[in-house]
Amino acid sequence: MPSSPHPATAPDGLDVLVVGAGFAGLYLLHRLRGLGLCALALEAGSGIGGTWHWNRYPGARCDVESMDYSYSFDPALEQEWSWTRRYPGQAEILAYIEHVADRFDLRRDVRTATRAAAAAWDGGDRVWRVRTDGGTTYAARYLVMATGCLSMPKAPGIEGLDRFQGRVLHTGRWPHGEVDFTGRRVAVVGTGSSGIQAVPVIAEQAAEVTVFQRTANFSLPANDRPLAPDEQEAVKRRYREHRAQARRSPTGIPGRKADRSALEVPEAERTATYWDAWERGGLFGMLRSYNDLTTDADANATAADFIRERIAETVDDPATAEALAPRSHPFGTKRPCIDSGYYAAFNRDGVRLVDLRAEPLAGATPDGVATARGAYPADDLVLATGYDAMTGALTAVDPRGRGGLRLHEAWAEGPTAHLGLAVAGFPNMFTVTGPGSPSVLSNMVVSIEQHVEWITDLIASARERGAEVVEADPEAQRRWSAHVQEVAGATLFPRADSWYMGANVPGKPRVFMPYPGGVDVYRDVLEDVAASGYEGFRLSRA
Ligand code: NA7
Repeated sequence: MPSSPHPATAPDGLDVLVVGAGFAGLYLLHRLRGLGLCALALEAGSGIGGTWHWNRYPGARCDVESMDYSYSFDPALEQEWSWTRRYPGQAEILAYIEHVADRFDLRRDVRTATRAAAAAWDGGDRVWRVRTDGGTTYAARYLVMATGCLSMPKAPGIEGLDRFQGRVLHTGRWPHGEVDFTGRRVAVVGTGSSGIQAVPVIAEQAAEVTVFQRTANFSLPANDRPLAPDEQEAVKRRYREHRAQARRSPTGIPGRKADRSALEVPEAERTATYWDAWERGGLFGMLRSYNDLTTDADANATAADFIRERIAETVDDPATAEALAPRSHPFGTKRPCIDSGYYAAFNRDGVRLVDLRAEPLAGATPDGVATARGAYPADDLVLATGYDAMTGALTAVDPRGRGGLRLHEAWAEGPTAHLGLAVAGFPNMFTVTGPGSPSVLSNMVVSIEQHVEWITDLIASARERGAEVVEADPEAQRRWSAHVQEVAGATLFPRADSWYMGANVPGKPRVFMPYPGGVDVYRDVLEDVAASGYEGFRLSRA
């Protein structure tokens, strides 16, 4: 058990138990140590890094630019680290996280290959008791869930998977070390971000790639490239200002806020604007071109049409191009993908698309994949089938709050969390980038830093006041959740069967989970709550 310079408040010495050692968990350890608190992180992976530990599939790359997708808390850190590409690949992000862990000596407070298997609030001792998969039990005054929004793979939902005799590879559980596809016939199921990034890279090696698409997705070119040293230096010279702008932006990435409707400009001007965003590349550029693309279906259709035209231009075979054109949801209502050569990959010999809307998936067979129309032999089956997003990793720990209330029961009608940070009935438990916060609609590192700083400030404030228990007020939570739904209801987001809505997991309640009001607006709310002495939270001795 690590030692604390201060008298420990929990019986066996831990002030805070953190679950997860990705970007969020590691920064929590650093901040808590700075406050003189004794903290330990449990990490299920064999190494630190969270998402970037697990997602080693070919082509895995962040969809936010390197200079933005990095910690801002230490000015020296951001000056000394150099990125090689505009968009960081998995290996480079993991190397960065490992550098941070070593630089701030964080590894000694992480237990890797240790999964938090159960957690229960002990109201008598006012501690969380957390049991690991190895049978060890920890007690800590606070429990902070830094478990990630896209970390618990959903069940693939493919009949007969266990009968398939080739290799089965899930993008989010990719093996360490190189996976060689030379000469192999590869079936890829899923065309979200992971599938779209993996397909062009696998296609360079494999003999055949068959992509099974249930929903055509909007994908924009990343226009990834090496990051020129002078370009990087220019950002570093004004990094503090750049970070401040990120914190006060709607998405956590600095940029101009559009002030016009897509429908109020002449078509030629609009098309030129979309071309500009398309050629610059990136995730939010196109969506930010006009102020009503996420709220007005007609405005949205102008951008969606533009993207469909680019797909039709890129893909040689008209039937494949048409099947790849997304028509089932407005642009941006599922997280758009950014790709490096996804659509062009279908022009290669040996790469083909199977449209599961035209020929539904029957399941896996011993030697491939079968649809209603026929059999597709494969040596490897790549599952890019996604996650039980935003709540799956939280409910998997099965936290039990007051009176044994289980989190999945509290969330039976959909997840409700006060400010996306805390759940009424679960004292002293906090969620980083939880449902009800901007999280997956933003640059995650910016949102993670904000939550970590806010949660640790609250813990410090509670200690100063002699409070041992901090809990979200149910009425404040109800009001915040209603506000999230009201803001979401004014957008086009609920029109898509997306993982934002819980729609990708059978039986999951359909509720829009992230807060779509913007990182800037949300930051103001949290600052006001802290300034008010944490209105909406009950701080008490017992
Ligand atoms: P996503 O975005 O959830 O994509 C999963 C894909 O897998 C999506 O196209 C699904 O189709 C498809 N899918 C899932 N199950 C099946 C079955 N049973 N049959 C056919 N197709 C299926 O996950 P990713 O890993 O790509 O990306 C997650 C996020 O990580 C991404 O948004 C970035 O933020 C980073 P559907 O659309 O449900 O019809």
